[in-house]
Amino acid sequence: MSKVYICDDDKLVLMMVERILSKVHEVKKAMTIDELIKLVADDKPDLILLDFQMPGSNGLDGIKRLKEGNYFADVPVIMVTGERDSELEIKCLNEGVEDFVHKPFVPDVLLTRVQMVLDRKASEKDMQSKMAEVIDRSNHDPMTELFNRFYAESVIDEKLANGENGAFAMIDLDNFKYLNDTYGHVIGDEAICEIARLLEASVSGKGFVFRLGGDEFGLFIDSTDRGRVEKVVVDVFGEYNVEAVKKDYLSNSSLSVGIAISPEDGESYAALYAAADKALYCAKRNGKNGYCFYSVDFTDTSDCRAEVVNIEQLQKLIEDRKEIREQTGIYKVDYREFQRIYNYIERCVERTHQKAKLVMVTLSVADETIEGGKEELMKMVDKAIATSLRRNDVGTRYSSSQFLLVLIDVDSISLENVIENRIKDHYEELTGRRGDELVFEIMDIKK
Ligand code: GH3
Ligand code: MG
Repeated sequence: MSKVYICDDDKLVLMMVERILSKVHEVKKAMTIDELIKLVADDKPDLILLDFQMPGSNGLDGIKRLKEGNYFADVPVIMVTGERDSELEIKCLNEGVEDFVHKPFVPDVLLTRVQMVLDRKASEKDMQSKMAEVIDRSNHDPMTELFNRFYAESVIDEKLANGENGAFAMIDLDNFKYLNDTYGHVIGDEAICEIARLLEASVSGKGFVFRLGGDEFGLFIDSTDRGRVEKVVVDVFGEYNVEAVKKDYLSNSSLSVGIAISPEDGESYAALYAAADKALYCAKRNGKNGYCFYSVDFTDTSDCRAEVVNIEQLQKLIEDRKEIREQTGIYKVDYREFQRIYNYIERCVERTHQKAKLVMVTLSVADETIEGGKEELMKMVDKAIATSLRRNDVGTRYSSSQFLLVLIDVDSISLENVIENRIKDHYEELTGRRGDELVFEIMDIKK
């Protein structure tokens, strides 16, 4: 049932229209334009029947007032006229009136005209929403639902033309082919979608994200301040690392980013794209897992040093974890998470020459010599390790008699000190046994 409002100063006409239309529509009546506007403002109708000749106004004035109040936009109006005045009718049509009905009404003609206008409006609306859907789809990448490169290009060019400068960051996933080959394309697709969400979360309110295609994404950051841009990019790395420590399939990949800032590096999408692409190439050539800013004296052969993300980030990441804030001593994880953290650290030390050690701690005692069983003693070893190491060191149970530890940013002197003086001492205190029952194997972490 559609809502039809009739505005006419003639009570008889109002009554007639109501009788004819109320069989199929919900009808409301107004005797003046003011009354009509009040009705429309309260509850928008699907169609208005408006009398052409009313005291103090003609149909044209009525239309103009409806337009001023913004009520007219998508509500069709049929004019009700007593006599034919083709000049006025033309003016009304030009103002957007849909149709005319002439008094006295022939009920079926009135019903038919009203229905035709309603149907036409409904199909226009349907068409408009389909068009909006098609446009929306053509602006988005179907897999990630991010904006696609074509839409991003038009938005960025428009922003730049309006003097809204910003930074263009081109992001390419590292070793994505390996991810596909190892885990399959379905997981590969999942990873792409996950990275899309992660980028959106990092950039939210500071710019927008789009998919350039394949394993490449773009960010347009609404700032030309290098420090602020860098902060956004570093946050992206931070978010990625949080995910990579949680998910196997991300732990062997990383991100490389090339950044260009307008207007210095380019004043159009195409120019920024080219500059960011060069900077990305540089980040890749410098060993991946890093970002690089374009600069004017930058050439393909420039020895650009990518500014890399480092181990401190992982330390901070681990420290920030809710569960570790409640836990004292070493960060204990299961073996799979340990592997992922290890992969991450391996990548970092390769790039930054920071020091990290892998330590295997073995409880070397014959089972029969242990009162209460080996497992009870392993619990003491666990305790001795946990209370001896720092909160951002990471450990896991490796076997029935072994623990694996990763010690971040250590030099060998302090490592020896930690092992000799602390773990063994704690073990002795806890068990009353000899500390040298614990055997340590220390390995450098390097790729
Ligand atoms: P690099 O570290 O140098 O960036 O190498 P890469 O292995 O990441 O490979 P590259 O960037 O050169 O190529 C991207 C690869 O990503 C190619 C293709 O196998 C894969 N890829 C592209 N689009 C999709 C996609 O929609 N889904 C999946 N699963 N894989 C894709
Ligand atoms: Mg790639």
